[in-house]
Amino acid sequence: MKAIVYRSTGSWYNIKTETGKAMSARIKGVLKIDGITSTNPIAVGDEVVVEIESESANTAMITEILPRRNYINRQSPAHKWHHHIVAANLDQSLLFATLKDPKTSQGFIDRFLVTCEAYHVPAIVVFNKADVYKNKELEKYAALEEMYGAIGYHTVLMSVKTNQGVQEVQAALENKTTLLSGHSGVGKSSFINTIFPELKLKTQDVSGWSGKGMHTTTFAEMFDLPRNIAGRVIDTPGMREFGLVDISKQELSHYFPEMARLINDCQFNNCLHINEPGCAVKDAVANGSIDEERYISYYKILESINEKTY
Ligand SMILES: Nc1nc2c(ncn2[C@@H]2O[C@H](COP(=O)(O)OP(=O)(O)OP(=O)(O)O)[C@@H](O)[C@H]2O)c(=O)[nH]1
Ligand SMILES: [Mg+2]
Ligand SMILES: [Zn+2]
Repeated sequence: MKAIVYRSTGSWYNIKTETGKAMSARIKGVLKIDGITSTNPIAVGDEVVVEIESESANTAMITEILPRRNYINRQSPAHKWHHHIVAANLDQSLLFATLKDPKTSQGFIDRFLVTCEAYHVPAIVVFNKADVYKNKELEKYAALEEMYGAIGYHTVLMSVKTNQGVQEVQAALENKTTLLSGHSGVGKSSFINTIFPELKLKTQDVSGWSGKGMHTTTFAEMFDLPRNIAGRVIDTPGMREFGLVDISKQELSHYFPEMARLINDCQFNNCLHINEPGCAVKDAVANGSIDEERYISYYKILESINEKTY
């Protein structure tokens, strides 16, 4: 029987079978998943094959993991060379960012967007906590909206507290499986709670973001949208950093859409867009058609890529 993984807490997985039954499941023996050294062999969103173990105890054995349509992975915080698959089989991701309390850097946003491009997951950037933004942050948002919009990324200014923009983001969830990610304390769980109060997810207490970076959500978990709305949303624990995996220096610019459009115009076909002559990307940065901050993100990521030497 087929099932979908809704939550992974280590050795046990919460699954829902194709007949709609929620069960706890374990992996049977050793499951080989080709080519991936992952700290979590099965991720939320995975489609698996299960054998019922006990009807009365509601338990099952996972015997097979079905091929993933896509996934989002990051460097395991504990083991540099290991992947951690955040979630699989996604239609889109909502990156939650905040310009205040806490502040999300553009570098973090861009790293995440690169991974979305690499794994073909459309991304929307939601700037939450608009209610605490002063003029400075609102101007910053307007600039980011224009800059990301020109590249092709949709952004939304939202406040879970005042409900600003919530309707728009909620509408984007219908009929899709959506990953929510971002730093701790940006309001991911609060957002799910406002649109689906019946889920009652744990969020940080009313004193708000304390700056201590404690994580309120500790496991990724998928929820069916309630009230018969088709679609699913995946809440995840906040992450401090987003370490990229499996992207080579040579291919990195392919995942900056505004650069990818230009790379055929570079004089050298292996151009890394640093200081090679005849570089169309550097020309575009110089004439302002590529945003300088985006180029800085590109450069920093490029420097951080340690090519594995085999
Ligand atoms: N002012 C303001 N506070 C908000 C808003 N949205 C969420 N918060 C507060 O921010 C704090 C963190 O919210 P959570 O929903 O727990 O954040 P999270 O992203 O789920 O955090 P982790 O689970 O740790 O990753 C809570 O105190 C919320 O009340 C908002 O739009 N405006
Ligand atoms: Mg949370
Ligand atoms: Zn170039």
